[in-house]
Amino acid sequence: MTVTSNREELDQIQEQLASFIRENPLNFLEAHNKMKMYDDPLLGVSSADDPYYDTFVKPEIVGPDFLPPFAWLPGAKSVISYFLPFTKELRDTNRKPGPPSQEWISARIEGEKLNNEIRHFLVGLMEEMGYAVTAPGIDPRFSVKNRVPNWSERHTAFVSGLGTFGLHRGLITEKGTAGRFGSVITTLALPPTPRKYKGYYDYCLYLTQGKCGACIKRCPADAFTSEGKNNQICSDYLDQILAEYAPRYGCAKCNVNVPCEHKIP
Ligand code: B12
Repeated sequence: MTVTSNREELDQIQEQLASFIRENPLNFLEAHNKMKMYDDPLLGVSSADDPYYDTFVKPEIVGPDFLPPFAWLPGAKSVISYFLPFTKELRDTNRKPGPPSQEWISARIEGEKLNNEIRHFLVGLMEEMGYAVTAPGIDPRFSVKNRVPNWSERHTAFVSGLGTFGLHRGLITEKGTAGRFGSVITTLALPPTPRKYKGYYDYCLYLTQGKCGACIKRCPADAFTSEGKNNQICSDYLDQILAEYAPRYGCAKCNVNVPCEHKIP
């Protein structure tokens, strides 16, 4: 089967994934009047041998532990990446400055629980279709050392045509930056999604035109320095939030009330 003829398979995967999320009880926060967390997902595809993947071992991009698609799955042909945009209802709860809303920190935990279910769902779906597949995020080989992972969901989404980075280091998609990412690697050959950008900061007004900078002012931890967003400061602040609200935590003020919140600015 050719890559072009597999367009139909991709449409099918997109449709089944959207209904899995729409109808999933985990997509509604029990403790918050069943507030819906995610809108319909965006899907992007890249070829497993896209030359970008080999560059991600560079320390200035992801790091030496990064494993390209073939290392996760011998015979890999494609990587499917998805973005789960947070609903307006949920984003609205996190607009105030200061600590994160209760809904938001619930969505960080319950939202990732659903994200893992989505990874399992896609693995099951591809296996049913007769292909080998793995989702690095739930693969026992997945690791994060000193904040550097061996598989990056955002860098994968960038290669798969879903968007580019912002000053806040979140990836900005057509449905904005407030949301979560996931991905699967498979032996099914799918048509790669065209990348509508050249540079990896193309959608950030601050880094391309010196305008905006809204995320700098939103940060309750003052994590933005002249070198950009300092991950250590961001991470220390998240630890403080965890100490107060365990097992929940989160922040993402830099992803809400900013021009890239739910669209490309
Ligand atoms: C470790 C980690 C953290 C650390 C470090 C963050 C970081 N940016 O590295 C800490 C604890 C600080 C953190 C914080 C948060 N995180 Co976090 N985190 C991760 C994790 C596990 C790995 C991140 C990673 O890849 N770091 C590696 C370093 C190298 O990345 P980086 O410095 O940002 O990358 C820069 C370089 O690559 C540079 N670059 C230089 N040269 C080149 C060349 C090319 C070609 C490219 C493409 C890039 C590039 O551009 C990038 C951006 O500046 C991922 C999950 C995953 N497996 O991917 C989630 C993840 C990134 N986190 C996420 C979220 C939501 C958050 C929070 C909002 C927490 C919350 N829920 O409230 C905050 C703030 C995020 C932010 N705006 O950055 C989401 C991102 C959503 C989005 N829209 O992008 C992810 C993808 C989780 C998920 N499954 O959705 N996180």
